[in-house]
Amino acid sequence: MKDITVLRSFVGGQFTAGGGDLFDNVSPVDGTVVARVEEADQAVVDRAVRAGRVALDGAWGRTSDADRVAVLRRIADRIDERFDDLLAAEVADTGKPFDLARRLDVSRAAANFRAAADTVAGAGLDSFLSESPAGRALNYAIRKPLGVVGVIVPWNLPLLLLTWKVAPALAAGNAVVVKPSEETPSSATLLAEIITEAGAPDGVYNVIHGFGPGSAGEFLTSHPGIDAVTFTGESRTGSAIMQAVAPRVLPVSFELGGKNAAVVFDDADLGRAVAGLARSTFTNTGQICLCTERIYVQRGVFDEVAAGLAEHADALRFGKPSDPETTTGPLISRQHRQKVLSYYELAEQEGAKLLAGGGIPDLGPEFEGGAWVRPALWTGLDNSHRTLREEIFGPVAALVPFDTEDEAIRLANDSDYGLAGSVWTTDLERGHRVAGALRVGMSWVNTWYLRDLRSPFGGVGLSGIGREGGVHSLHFYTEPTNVCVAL
Ligand code: NAD
Ligand code: 6OD
Repeated sequence: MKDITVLRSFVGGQFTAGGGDLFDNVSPVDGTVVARVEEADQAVVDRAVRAGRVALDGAWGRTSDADRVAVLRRIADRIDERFDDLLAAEVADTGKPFDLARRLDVSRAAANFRAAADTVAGAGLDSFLSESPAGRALNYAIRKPLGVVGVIVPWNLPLLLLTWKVAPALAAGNAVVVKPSEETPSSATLLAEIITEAGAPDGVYNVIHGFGPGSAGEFLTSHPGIDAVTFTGESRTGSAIMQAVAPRVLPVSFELGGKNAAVVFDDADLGRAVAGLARSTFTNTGQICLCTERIYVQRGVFDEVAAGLAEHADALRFGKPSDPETTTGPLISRQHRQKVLSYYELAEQEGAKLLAGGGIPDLGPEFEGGAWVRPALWTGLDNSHRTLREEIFGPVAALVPFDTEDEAIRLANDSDYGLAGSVWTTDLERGHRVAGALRVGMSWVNTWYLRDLRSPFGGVGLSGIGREGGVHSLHFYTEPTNVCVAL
């Protein structure tokens, strides 16, 4: 029988010695156990937070920007060197195709560290001269790290989302205690080795494994020694974390759920629009917060767009992550599949017509223990239906017709979420106008999920608080002290 690895928490530069309860990390491809994971108890979380404080009080707290930039660049180089290890870890946990994990997840890990290093290397002081009847003064702000930052991340893009937070947090001089998702513990554990190999002092990067409520996640957010929390995950969890840190009025940065809209006008390049919609609906089996779940199409091209998208849905290929023909992996777990399938039932009850997909694919005995699902495209629903109001987080979209630009904006903005949107048109004036009118943190014109790591990333409403990326991250991970000098 194959030996099963035990993944342990990483505290103060050491993997914990054992003793916590073990839970299984299960492959969503076939239900086999990938690893066993030792759950951090309150004492381990306490030691991790203290280790962060010790690092800040020691060498890490005295590093210059230039030294930290050098550490970050070494981490990026080491990620490149251990690319295949990270790739294997990410695919084992998520079941996503190797090709996707290579292009999206693991490449972004190194890029996140390089981008944060560039931002710190290029960032100046906030300084300005002020004139008032009371006198002339030079104001400048000294930006200081927040301290020990709790970093809690989800399972859909585990390494990408983790490094997206850890890189700028470290660049700004903080120490972190990281709580990866219980579904995807592997890459955060490997990153501990990489960060240590790159020469970061002990205690700068700590990992605690476990669940949310009543476990490592809650122990972290309620710990009196943390100075801020950055979280990516469900809106409801964000709300629980907000309550946990409220007594200490801690700063929070939240990237939460989405119910993202695409708006397709009848002057769009339909081939490009349909291909873009397919990418935004089905990538990572629809498990990206930016994925489109509502598609508003101008009436004259509705049938053509619907038929084109259905063709893309039918062309998706399920299979082993290592098979180059595989376009689409499973959902993250049986539990998540149950939730997604409950929306398939709900859509039917609400009167939807299923254009393509639906249900569980028959992939034979090899994949029977996995969490596979077929995509679903619906017509016949509108914004009054729960299917269009609640985040499903699967390979699904509902298509709804509209007549005018104003109506399209109204429909797209009629949501409690406000993360991202896309507009498809060849009229660029209209593209700018509509993209700017969407009540979201990010909108794209004639594309989707095209990223510049310096741009502000985040959402409004239930989709989050704050922005990350470039200087926006540095602003969150630092606290300015303004000094005003009379001249
Ligand atoms: P989740 O909220 O269930 O879990 C996220 C993390 O929070 C996990 O590590 C979990 O263990 C932890 N957690 C859960 N309850 C907690 C609590 N009470 N206290 C502290 N920690 C707790 O989310 P998920 O199911 O892992 O991820 C999917 C969700 O994440 C979707 O809603 C998706 O839209 C969202 N998401 C948003 C973005 C974004 O950038 N806006 C990015 C990725 C995912
Ligand atoms: O690309 C990113 O930087 C980012 N934060 C993506 C989030 C995707 C959500 O699932």
